[in-house]
Amino acid sequence: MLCRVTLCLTLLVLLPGDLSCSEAENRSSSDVCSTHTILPGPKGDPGEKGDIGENGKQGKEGPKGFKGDKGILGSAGDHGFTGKIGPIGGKGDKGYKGLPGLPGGKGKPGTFCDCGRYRRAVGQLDVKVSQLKSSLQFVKNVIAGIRETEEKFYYIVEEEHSYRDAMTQCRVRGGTLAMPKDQSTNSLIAGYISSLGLLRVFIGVNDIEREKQFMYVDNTLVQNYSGWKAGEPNDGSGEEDCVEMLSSGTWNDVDCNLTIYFVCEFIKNVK
Ligand code: GN1
Ligand code: CA
Ligand code: CA
Repeated sequence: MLCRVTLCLTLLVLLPGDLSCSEAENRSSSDVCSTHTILPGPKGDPGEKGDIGENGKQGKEGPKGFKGDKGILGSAGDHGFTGKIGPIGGKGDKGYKGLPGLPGGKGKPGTFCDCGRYRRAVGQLDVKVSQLKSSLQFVKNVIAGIRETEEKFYYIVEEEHSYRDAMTQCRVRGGTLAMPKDQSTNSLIAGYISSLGLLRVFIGVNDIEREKQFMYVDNTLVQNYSGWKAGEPNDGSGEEDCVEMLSSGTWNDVDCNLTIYFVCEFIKNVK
């Protein structure tokens, strides 16, 4: 019995393979213990195939790959939005003249016209207008003694006044002292003075504001035209700041306090 236990223990330690203790026990104790030799038994059959192993660990991230080739041309994009309205273009050339329109319908029959009568009336009116013009000219030039140009009337007031009063007298009549600004106007006034048998009249020229700077009464400078008599203006006695026109048409500076006739002008198209 002691042997069996020893054998069993020895077999467990020395025998290769999967010889279980129960198998060792099943061998006869005479087989084992009679020889006193412990030899390895025959190689056992291969064991059963093991179970499939567990999944391995996830590998490390690989290095960055090479740059790929250029892709092929993409397909056409969607239709874009309509653009903003552009600036207004330049004016176009004038078009060709259109074709003539269709002729209008026939007019209504006219009423009876006594044309001869109307013509006679118009003729009579023309005659009247001419007579009135002639009469007016007579009144203006002979009775009133007015002279005129295209734009203005000129009127010599045969009343003796100082220069300042003469200015006022022209103004109350709706005009100003006359301002001859060209030769023809100057000659017109000169002839007017002569025709009345006069020698001198005040005109609208003076250097009251600034000595030697002669101005018209409309505050324009005497510069393009003037009719000074030789030796004038001389500012005689240092007190001559107003201007007269002599019948010859020449100008002379005189004392403004002198009281003489004067010539006014009136613009025709006053409404
Ligand atoms: C006159 O009178 P008498 O000679 O001082 C004139 C002046 C002339 C001057 C020319 C009021 O001055 O303006 O410059 O003759 N005075 C008047 O000789 O007519
Ligand atoms: Ca003067
Ligand atoms: Ca003078």
